[in-house]
Amino acid sequence: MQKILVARPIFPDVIDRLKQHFDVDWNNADVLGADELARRLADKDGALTAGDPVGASTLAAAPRLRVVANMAVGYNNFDMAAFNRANVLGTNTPDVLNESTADFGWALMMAAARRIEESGHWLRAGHWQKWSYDSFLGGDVYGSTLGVIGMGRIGQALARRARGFNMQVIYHNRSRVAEQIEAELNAQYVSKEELLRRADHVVLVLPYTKDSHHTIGAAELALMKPTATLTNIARGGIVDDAALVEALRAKRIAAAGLDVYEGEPKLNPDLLTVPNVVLTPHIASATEATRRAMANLAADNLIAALGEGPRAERPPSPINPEVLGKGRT
Ligand code: 8YV
Repeated sequence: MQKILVARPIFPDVIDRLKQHFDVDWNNADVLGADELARRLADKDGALTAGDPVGASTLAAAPRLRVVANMAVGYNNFDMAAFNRANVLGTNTPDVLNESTADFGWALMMAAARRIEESGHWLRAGHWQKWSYDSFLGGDVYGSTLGVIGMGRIGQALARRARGFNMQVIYHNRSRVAEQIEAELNAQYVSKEELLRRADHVVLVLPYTKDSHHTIGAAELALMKPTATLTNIARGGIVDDAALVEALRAKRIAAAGLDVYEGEPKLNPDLLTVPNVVLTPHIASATEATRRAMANLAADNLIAALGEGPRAERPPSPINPEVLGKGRT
C-alpha cells in the first residue's frame, strides 16, 4: 500500500476515506516544523498539507513523494519551481470555497463599514448609557462603489453579490476578465490607482506572489478616500500591515477588515490596539460544508494522482498538470 502523510488535523471521516486507499501517517497534533515535516515525508508517496511550506529541501528529503495536495485554493506555501524540477504534482482546492469565502468577504466589509466589532466591544465594556445621533456613524454599503482587486473566481462571486446592494463595481486584475463576465457583473476594469481613488470599499482577493507583495502599502493607502474601507481575505503580505496600522490610526481610511496577516498566526501587535479594524483568524472559508468539501477535494486529488493501473485518473485540480505522467526526479 502506498504511504501518505496528512500533515494537519482534518475531519476524521476523511482520514477514514484515505485509509481505504493508503497507509496513512496522520499528524493529528500541532503544526509540524520543517525538519519534522521532512522526516515524516522521507518514506511517503503523497501528502496532504494546509498551508505548510514545501520547497526544494523538503522534496529532496522525500525521494518517493509524487503528489502534495494542499487543502486551500492558495498555494503560495508551495515552491512550484521546485515541484516542477522534481516532477512532483501539486494540487489545490479551487471553486468549492468560492461562495463561502465571498460571503465572508462581504461580512468583513460590512462589519468594517458599519463598525460592528468596534461598537460591540464598546457595548460589552458597559459604556452604553443612551442613544445618540452620532454613535458609531459609519459608511453606507448599499449604493456605494465596490473595488475588487483580484477578479478571479472568488472576486467574481463577491462582485455578483454587489448587484443586490445596487453597487457600482470596479476591478483591477493582472488581466481583464472576459467581456461577457464584465457584462454579467456590470464591472468596469480600471487601473489600481483609479480603483483606490474611486472605491468606497476595497476588497483584496488576489493570490500572494512576489509581485503582489505589499500591493497595498502607504502610497496606496494615501490614494484611498478617508471614508473608505479596506478588506483583505486573500493572503497576509499583500497588505503592508504596519502601513495599514498607521493609516487607520491617522484616519487616512475609515476602517479595515482583515482575515489574513503578515506572519500569521502571529500578527502585528499594533493591530490589536487600533479600534477601527475588524480582525478574524483566517476563517473566510470556514463553514462546515466548505471545509468538508475542501478536505474531500484534497483527498480526491491524492486518490486520483496516486491511483495505479485502472484506478489512475486525472486529479480534479492539479496546479502543474504538465508533470503528470513524468517520473520523479
Ligand atoms: C485555507 C485559504 O483554509 O484556501 C485558501 O487559500 O486561505 C483557506 O481557505 C487555509 O489556507 C488553510 O489551508
